[in-house]
Amino acid sequence: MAFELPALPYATSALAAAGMGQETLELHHGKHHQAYVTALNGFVEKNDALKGLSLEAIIAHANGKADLAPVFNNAGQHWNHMLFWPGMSATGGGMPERLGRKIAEDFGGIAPFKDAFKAAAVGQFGSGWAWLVLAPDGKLKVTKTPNGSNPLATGEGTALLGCDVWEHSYYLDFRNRRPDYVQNWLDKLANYEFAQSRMG
Ligand code: MN3
Repeated sequence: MAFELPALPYATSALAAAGMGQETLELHHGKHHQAYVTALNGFVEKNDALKGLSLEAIIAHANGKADLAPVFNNAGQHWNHMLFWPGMSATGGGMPERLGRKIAEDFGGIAPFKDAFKAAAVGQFGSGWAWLVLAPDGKLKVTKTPNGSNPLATGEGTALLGCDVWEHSYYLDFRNRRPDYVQNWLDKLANYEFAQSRMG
């Protein structure tokens, strides 16, 4: 069965007051994410080795293979955006107790965590993602990946939250000011309840 664009868990206008406008969400979800899904389905259609594989299995199969780089990028971007949409909320920014405690243990507090996340997001040269992951050693960590890669592909742990730092995610609302986009994302958009639910 072909991969499908998931519906957004909120209206395209829902995040405007929190700093992500309706036009951004319409284009980002309806055009950019849709394009990754359409391209991925096209690659699967033409490649018997990919048919019937889960999205995660396609990412693993294409990972590190130069001839399958377009497959990896589009499959990765589909996976990344499926985590990105529920990772935001119109009432984002609030820190639930269990995740807050774990962040305090592993980063020394909410502010140092946000500083580390922002440094990763701003330090990602060009397009990519910043992540909060639960690493294999049981500690929370902040990481960054280029283009369509993700912690699933790098083996860095379970992705709890991912922030898209491709320009299409912030240019209409923040122009070139990626640091302001990321700070606003951490303070007003990030759905930490969702992140906590992925900790297990
Ligand atoms: Mn994107």
